[in-house]
Amino acid sequence: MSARQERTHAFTLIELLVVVAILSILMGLVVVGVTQYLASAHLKKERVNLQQLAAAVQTYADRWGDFPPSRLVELQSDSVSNGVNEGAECLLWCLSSPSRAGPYHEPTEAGYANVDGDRGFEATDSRLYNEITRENFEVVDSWGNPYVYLHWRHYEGGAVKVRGLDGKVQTVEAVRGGKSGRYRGDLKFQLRSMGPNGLDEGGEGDDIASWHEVR
Ligand SMILES: [Ca+2]
Ligand SMILES: [Ca+2]
Repeated sequence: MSARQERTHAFTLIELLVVVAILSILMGLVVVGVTQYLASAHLKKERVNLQQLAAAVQTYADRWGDFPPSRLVELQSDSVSNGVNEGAECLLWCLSSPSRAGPYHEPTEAGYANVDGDRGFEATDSRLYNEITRENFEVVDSWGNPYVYLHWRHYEGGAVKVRGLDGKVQTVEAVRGGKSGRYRGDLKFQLRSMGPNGLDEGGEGDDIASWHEVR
């Protein structure tokens, strides 16, 4: 092989390496772009879900003169609660149980789950039994974590506990804000998704909150 042929051969290898490097960079950019697009679409979907859920809560209140409670004992005096995820459990019960002239909200199969694994709500009234409510299922967000829901009567009742998919129990409270320091949601309710990170941040961070999304 002549010297000229060797230079040509080496040049071709360098070209090949450059092309491979450029393709790798382009593929990386495509992956990042697709990932960001999917994450953005997921957030938009969750905002719509939360708006629909909040609208269902309002429709329920229009029918019954009060918002769904956020404590099980207010639904059924003989309920046995583990003290976790009660707000989301109350929501599912009130909005989906036929005994409340509903449903006001019909979650998809992925929209409800018994994240805390309890079986506390053994209602004696057979009308209360259906596939969704009998085992204390919760309304869950699009990442599978229960919503944080508080009726205004319980803003002052102290912290409540929420257990997410990671099994950790978080202590959450009603949120105040603005210059007035009044409770968000006024004398109605507070509803929020803990967002992609599954951590309650009081409606901040990546949380999606009714007082931000519902006008
Ligand atoms: Ca449960
Ligand atoms: Ca969060």
